[in-house]
Amino acid sequence: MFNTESVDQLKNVLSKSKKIVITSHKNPDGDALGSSLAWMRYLSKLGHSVEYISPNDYPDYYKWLPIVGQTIVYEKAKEYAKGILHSADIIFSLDYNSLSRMEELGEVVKNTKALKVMIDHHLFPDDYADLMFSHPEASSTGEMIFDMIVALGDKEKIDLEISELLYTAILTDTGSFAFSCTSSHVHEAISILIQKGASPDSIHNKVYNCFTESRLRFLGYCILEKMQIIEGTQIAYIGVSEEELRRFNIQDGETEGIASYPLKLAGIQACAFFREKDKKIRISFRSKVDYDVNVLAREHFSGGGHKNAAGGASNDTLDNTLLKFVSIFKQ
Ligand SMILES: [Mn+2]
Repeated sequence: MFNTESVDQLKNVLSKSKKIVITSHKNPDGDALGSSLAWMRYLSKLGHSVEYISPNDYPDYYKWLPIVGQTIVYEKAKEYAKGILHSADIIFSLDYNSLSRMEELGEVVKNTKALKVMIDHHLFPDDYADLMFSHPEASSTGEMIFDMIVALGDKEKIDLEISELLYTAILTDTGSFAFSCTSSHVHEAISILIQKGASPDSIHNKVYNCFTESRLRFLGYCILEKMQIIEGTQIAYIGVSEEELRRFNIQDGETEGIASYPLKLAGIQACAFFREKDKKIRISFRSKVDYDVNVLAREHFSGGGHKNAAGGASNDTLDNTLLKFVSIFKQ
């Protein structure tokens, strides 16, 4: 997957003990957490001093992940995190390719002297990294970390914890091995992770069968009461207000997965999930096969991501944002 010259460069950089900080995007998902923590454990095994800083907290249902308790949450410990970042030799960007994906933390990283290394699989990377591994064809950053460890000649360093972390990263970013990015190579990597100890049924249950009652009832509410299909199109959407999220006691991260539910309809090609938070609207776009929601997100909602899964945002009200979305398809 990787350019040998760049791998050699990285190997060279890592040949002496370094102070390393790993960062991932805001609202960390299974791939951001799994790949970052696996990379942290691997680099620690090489003898580096390694910290992982996430812009904000991770969802409760990822509390079981190996070594997740070592995560430094920037929002909760800004000064401490800044100190670590300013004394770092290397800062890794994992699972994001634009510092803006980390908001305030991105500004801090930008102003450090550290060598910046990007390992990511999103489209259209920004040009800020000194060393860049950008592979949009990869299923996940977890798959890239697996390949990187192998490329560095350290397959035998993949232990139980790393295998569980990378399995979770790949599982969640491939939609349980269902998305088009699920290559035969993904299954080869997964095969090795299972050999190294990752347990598919146990991880699947911990990641997916872990709802609170209110979270499951909220999902039902979204489908029954909130899902709209735009007449004459193959587009559906769900929009929920802050008040509705409060009423069902929905925590950050607990809306994950709702976005893709309308795709279960045979006639639907693309869908969007809008949720209001702090007077802003966050949007998740999902689509089937050929429908490109990355373009939609970029052109209309200052976002982006992948062809079949992208994100966006709006500073308008929920109602106005929904009207804008519908009007795109009425033209
Ligand atoms: Mn990812």
